[in-house]
Amino acid sequence: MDARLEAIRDTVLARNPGEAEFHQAVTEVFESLGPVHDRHPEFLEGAVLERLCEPERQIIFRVPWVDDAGRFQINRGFRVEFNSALGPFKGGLRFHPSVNLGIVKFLGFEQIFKNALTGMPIGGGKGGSDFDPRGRSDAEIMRFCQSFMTELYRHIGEYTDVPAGDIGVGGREIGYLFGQYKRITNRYESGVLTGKGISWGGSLVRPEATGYGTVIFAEEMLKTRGRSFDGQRVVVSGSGNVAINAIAKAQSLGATVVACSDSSGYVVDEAGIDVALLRQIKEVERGRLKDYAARRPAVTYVDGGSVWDLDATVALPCATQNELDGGAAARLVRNGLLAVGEGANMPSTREAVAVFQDAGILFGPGKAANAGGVATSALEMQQNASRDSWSFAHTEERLTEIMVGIHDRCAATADEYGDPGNYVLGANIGGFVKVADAMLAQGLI
Ligand code: NDP
Ligand code: 2IT
Repeated sequence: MDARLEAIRDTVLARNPGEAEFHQAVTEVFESLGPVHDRHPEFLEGAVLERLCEPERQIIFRVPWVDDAGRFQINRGFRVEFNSALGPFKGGLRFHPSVNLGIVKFLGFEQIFKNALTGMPIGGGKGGSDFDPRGRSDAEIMRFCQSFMTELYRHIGEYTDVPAGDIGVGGREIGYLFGQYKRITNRYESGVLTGKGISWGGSLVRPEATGYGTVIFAEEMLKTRGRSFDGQRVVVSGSGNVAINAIAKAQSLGATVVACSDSSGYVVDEAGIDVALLRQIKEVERGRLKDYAARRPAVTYVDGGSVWDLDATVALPCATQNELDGGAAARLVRNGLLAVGEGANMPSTREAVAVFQDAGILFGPGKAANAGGVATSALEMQQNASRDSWSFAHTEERLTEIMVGIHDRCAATADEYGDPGNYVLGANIGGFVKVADAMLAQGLI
């Protein structure tokens, strides 16, 4: 890492002790930014990096709620409003027992660059709670969401901060959150949340957008080597919103997705994952992958283990951070891997990324490859602002244009900085320069 940047990075780490994922995300971005600072000394003079690493505002709050047995439960809520240089803070809410401030900050930090890459007018933020939705009834989820919003509403708004979904937060939760926001504020402010239901201000394609976008990005990478998804053997991790829609899109392009996982285990389905059955089990029944294996002949269920023990030509990690380590990366590379598209945020460890890059694997980092979700959220905001709703075909066309545009800008930036094919460099520099220019133009904020 450039020595000037390393000194700033070390200060950031010391000021934010114990936040391992935030440290990792900051380090990974700083490693790309040395050459930009050679060309743009004004970024150092303007303390852009110091400002970027300090969120504009961080909110931590108590979320009290009552479970079905009548017991009082207390969780912790977070919203980190990281950077609003390009637009209102924008980013998802994650409900998962692992959520803590460091995780929310890593996600919010990544979101700044991701959102910049989309070309849409959105800043970066993230939030969530250590609430565990697993096994909770609809009524419990509703009461939790209502309590969460009873504090969050003061901090958000269509021109301020616009949350959406992430792990553990989908259409059901956005519905309960929106209902409570409307009730407290007495405003039908559609643009305050994205991922809404289609009949009450949501956008077609938003549910599919992250997974579809990840595959569109990976397809563009494959094209640079004269390949495509057609005929590829794909392994996907996760079986939530991003994974399911990545599987659907990859198979529509002629790939066979032979496996996917949840936090309990994975299924191997050599005939290709049955997306309709997977949706039924995961989206309708909120069941487990074990149930998928039970209902489909010739499918193997592996309890525990890692889906990255399987061979693939394309790997799409779509579950969570640091799920694919250096050892797994090396094994995949030895067994014929061509490309990786990160549907999740930071799913590959820094060691894994190094293994992929050293081996010349096409590697699409999350902040570029999974930007289709937030980009379509911005399209939802656009529709809300104009009180309009677009067709599926039109919205999907916009998503495709945006993803191809992100791919091409990352590739062009990597070329410009002398490292062709390095999408990590291209994404980090491309996102950073846009935000840094806006921050300088807006004065010391
Ligand atoms: P979902 O909650 O719909 O699905 C998450 C999936 O990942 C589930 O299969 C879950 O398994 C698995 N998973 C989650 N945490 C862990 C863990 N600690 N260990 C093992 N498996 C885990 O979330 P999404 O699909 O929305 O999100 C997946 C990833 O994509 C996240 O990294 C998220 O930040 C990222 N992302 C999401 C976007 C969106 O629009 N939703 C946009 C861009 C990125 P189980 O059910 O067993 O917990
Ligand atoms: O990580 C992400 O980009 C998301 N979870 C989606 C954020 C959004 O505002 O749609």
